[in-house]
Amino acid sequence: MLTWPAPQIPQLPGEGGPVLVRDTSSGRLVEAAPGPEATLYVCGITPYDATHLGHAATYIAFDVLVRAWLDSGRSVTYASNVTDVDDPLLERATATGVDWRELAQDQSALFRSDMTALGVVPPDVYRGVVETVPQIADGVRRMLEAGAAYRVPTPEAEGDDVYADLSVDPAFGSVAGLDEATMRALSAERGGDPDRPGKRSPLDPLLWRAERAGEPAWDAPGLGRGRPGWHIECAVIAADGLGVPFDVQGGGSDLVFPHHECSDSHLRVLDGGAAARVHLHTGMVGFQGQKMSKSLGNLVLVSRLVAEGVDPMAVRLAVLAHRYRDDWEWTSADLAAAQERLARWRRALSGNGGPDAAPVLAAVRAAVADDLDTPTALAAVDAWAQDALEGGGPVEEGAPGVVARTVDALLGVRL
Ligand code: 5CA
Ligand code: ZN
Repeated sequence: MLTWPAPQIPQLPGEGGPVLVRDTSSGRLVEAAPGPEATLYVCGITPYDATHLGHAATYIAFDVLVRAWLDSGRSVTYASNVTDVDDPLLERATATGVDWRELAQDQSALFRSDMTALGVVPPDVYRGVVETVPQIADGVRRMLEAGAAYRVPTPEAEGDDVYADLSVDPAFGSVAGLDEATMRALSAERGGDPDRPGKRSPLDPLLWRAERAGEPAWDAPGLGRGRPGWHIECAVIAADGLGVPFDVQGGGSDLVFPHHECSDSHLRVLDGGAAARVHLHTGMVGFQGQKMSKSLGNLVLVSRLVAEGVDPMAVRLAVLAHRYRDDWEWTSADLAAAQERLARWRRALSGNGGPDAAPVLAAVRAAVADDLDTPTALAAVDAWAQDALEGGGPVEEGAPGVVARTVDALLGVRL
């Protein structure tokens, strides 16, 4: 998959410390990547509608993690996917009379331009499902051979659907820690089919969908024509791109169950018991009282804001003013406050000198390393900007440059 141009990340004096994040599964603060090489998988978009503020907030949060890791001297390998064939995409294509491939291509291109505008560091490994079908089919076959999957006869298709048998994985449930009734309800709500007849257990997820009339399908030896299920897609792309175990599995909180629960289970079955070390999830951004979502249509689009002349750096600042794991509601006041902050920072940086930058660098570093606490980081820059604008204190000539590079390198805000 084509990614987007990597932003230039300025070098800062010194080095950041270890980055701590709150693991979804244990609820504890843990070191995100203990070794010198950090590995991250973040679930990518399903490209059937343009990037909204919710997606942007999620990718900006993980971008801050990548930047904090780089600042702490780690090398980073970041992998992500594009769900370029799946039910919601096919349904939207049919409903609008557009070819599903064209829809996916157009929306993926728009996503790339939004991420470029927002200064998000692109993934090193970026794979679409369509280009990864052979590897995913191989994963499904290996699960069948291991006795971790089974075929369900499908009268409306020539071949069989294939499902994972979750009973072979005693660790299933450890990511989300939910009770059976909640898992069942969420499975039905988020793409699962707990009531499908012929399954061994209601929560068993689809691995391979046999070809139905009018749906895209690929030949897969041993499976028959069909297309991949959702969770196996991310398991295979993560394992191929990063190896297992990898450090952080990420996405929005709507992916904790069943998506990450199931993809972790598939990884364990396929790769000898290892999956992601840490699970990290962002809160849901709402708009007009509900989760912003493509299916509800209550969207604030990054591309539309940018087309209206909004500086993408203000969009980024509006997002960074919230804790990544909180649910929050987008309002026009958020944007106005961010635009004002951006203008204030730019005014403060326009002088020849300013107050000592070292404490700001230390404070921003400490805040992002403390579970990506961006509001505290912004407050530290605000305080410096206020001192700079008020004047009167001792002035250092190079201070504005150091502050600008701090904000750019660690928060991704170009001033
Ligand atoms: N392609 C799958 C993941 S494999 C998918 O969930 N795609 S998506 O386009 O629906 O979402 C892309 C990312 O944005 C996911 O990490 C999702 O959790 C996140 N996301 C979706 N809606 C919101 C929202 N309202 N607020 C915050 N993050 C969101
Ligand atoms: Zn995923």
